[in-house]
Amino acid sequence: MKVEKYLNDEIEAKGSIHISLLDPEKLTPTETAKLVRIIEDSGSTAIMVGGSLNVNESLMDDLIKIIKENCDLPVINFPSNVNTISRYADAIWFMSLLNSLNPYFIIGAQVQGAAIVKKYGLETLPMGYIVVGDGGTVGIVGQARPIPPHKAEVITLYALAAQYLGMRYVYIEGGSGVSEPVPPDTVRYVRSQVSVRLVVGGGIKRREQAEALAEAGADIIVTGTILEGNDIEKKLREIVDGVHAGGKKRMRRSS
Ligand code: 1GP
Repeated sequence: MKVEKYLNDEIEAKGSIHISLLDPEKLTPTETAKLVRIIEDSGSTAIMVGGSLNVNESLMDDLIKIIKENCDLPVINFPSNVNTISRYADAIWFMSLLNSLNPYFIIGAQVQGAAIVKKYGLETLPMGYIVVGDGGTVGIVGQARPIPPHKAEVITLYALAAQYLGMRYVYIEGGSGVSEPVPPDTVRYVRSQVSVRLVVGGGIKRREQAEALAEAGADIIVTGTILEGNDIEKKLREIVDGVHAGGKKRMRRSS
């Protein structure tokens, strides 16, 4: 429960936290070393590693080793399949793609991966994963039937089902690199109906988007694509500040 406790403590202290997503396919060792120092300095709370395409266990292992050599943030495995589970991660999102049309992504991969997770002794963070809107590459690879982003009631039913199944996190995934993030109104409605930790990601590029989503009720905001462009340090810092500002506003409102 080490990583889960750390995330909970950080969420309770800050209202909302930011996690940086790194894709093993897209990074060289030198770039990774530099990037993770920037991530740590920005105030981002943890690092997730994963990608929908062209990732395997040895790429994951290599990336995590470099992360660990260069920063102290916990590393959470964000697996796209059974062959992307790494023994070097601190924890794994043990996730089910709830709106996939293929049972493999709902329970098949989890059954195949369970013994590997046990053997590696990874801390499991149980998560319901819901792909919405455009859905990006993960929607295609995971054979999801993406839910329109404004259908907050439908997304809520998936989130509630996840909660009742005992999952402690729900990830509302807009898809990596999409043009618009999930609308804050949708997040606000889901937040009002469920009590699990809400993770929101996909298409967040600017501070005001991150702040609005945190204020609306996202406990965790994930960004990946902004780490692949220019001006990373400035953009990341602004987004992390936005997440914390939004989280604080929500805490103030509820106290
Ligand atoms: C993908 O939600 C994450 O799983 C991150 O999306 O790459 O658009 O930041 P971006």
